[in-house]
Amino acid sequence: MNQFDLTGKVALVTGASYGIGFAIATGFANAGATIVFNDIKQDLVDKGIAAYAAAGIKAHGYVADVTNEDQISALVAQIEKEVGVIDILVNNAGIIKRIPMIEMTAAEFRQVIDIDLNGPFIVSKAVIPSMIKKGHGKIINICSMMSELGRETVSAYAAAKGGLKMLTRNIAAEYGEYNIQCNGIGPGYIETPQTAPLRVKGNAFNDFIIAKTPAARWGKTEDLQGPAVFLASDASDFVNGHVLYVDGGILASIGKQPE
Ligand code: NAP
Ligand code: GCO
Repeated sequence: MNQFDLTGKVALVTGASYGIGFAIATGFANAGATIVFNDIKQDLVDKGIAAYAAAGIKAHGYVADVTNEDQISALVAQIEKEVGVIDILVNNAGIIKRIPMIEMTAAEFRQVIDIDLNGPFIVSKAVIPSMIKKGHGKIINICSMMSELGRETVSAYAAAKGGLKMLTRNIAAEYGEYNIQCNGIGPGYIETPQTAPLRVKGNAFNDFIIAKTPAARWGKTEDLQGPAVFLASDASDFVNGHVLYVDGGILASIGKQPE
């Protein structure tokens, strides 16, 4: 028996038209799962469906905003009807705003918290009742280095991702007895459009990250596939409430010593 096999499982990955969500969903499909994703706009969903098809994957894509409870309960009902009960949820949809805290408006702060923290609460809440009925479920929250560390300009994002780490533990504590495992993945600095402004050639931040990462490189979205398949599969049935940092070693290191 292959403990990492996802055959017959339905996986919903939020905000998975491209980037980390797309790579994780592709990893799940390669392990046998049926892929469902949502995104905020129809053109993103269309692009996502085309990208999955190009990778040989028939994905089911829907438009839904993770911050809208009505849209999310309608989405989950539609998925259950058209595809099946969701076995695996990945709360991936997220945004970042890089603004010094004293220049950030409360509305901007709230928007980040709404998408990055309230969103996972709303989507998890919508899928857990059917997971309880089915007798199992896997929830993976995409956390961040900023679940552990602070840095200039990302106060709202760090507050949201720190909160998401605790939501992860709380779901594990509250629903573990129903054979639901909720874990997080904390990606390090990964090459996606979200980090494109930081990777511009000659940008000192680019060199800073490479120096800070023991692996001495930016992560690739594919680096997250194996860890995600593990946390979605039977192989992790007694792993609950953890955040698995996939960061090339950043959190293990104090940084390179001066020459
Ligand atoms: P991303 O640019 O953060 O995009 C995620 C997707 O979510 C996009 O398609 C986005 O649409 C969508 N989205 C935004 N708001 C939404 C909403 N309200 N409802 C539904 N979908 C929504 O891509 P990423 O860099 O691959 O990041 C994915 C996740 O990993 C995020 O949670 C991010 O914080 C986290 N993460 C990223 C890194 C990294 O280095 N890249 C590291 C650690 C953690 P739009 O394109 O319209 O915004
Ligand atoms: C930033 C980055 C980070 C990463 C990631 C780190 O501005 O510091 O964008 O927030 O995207 O979340 O794990």
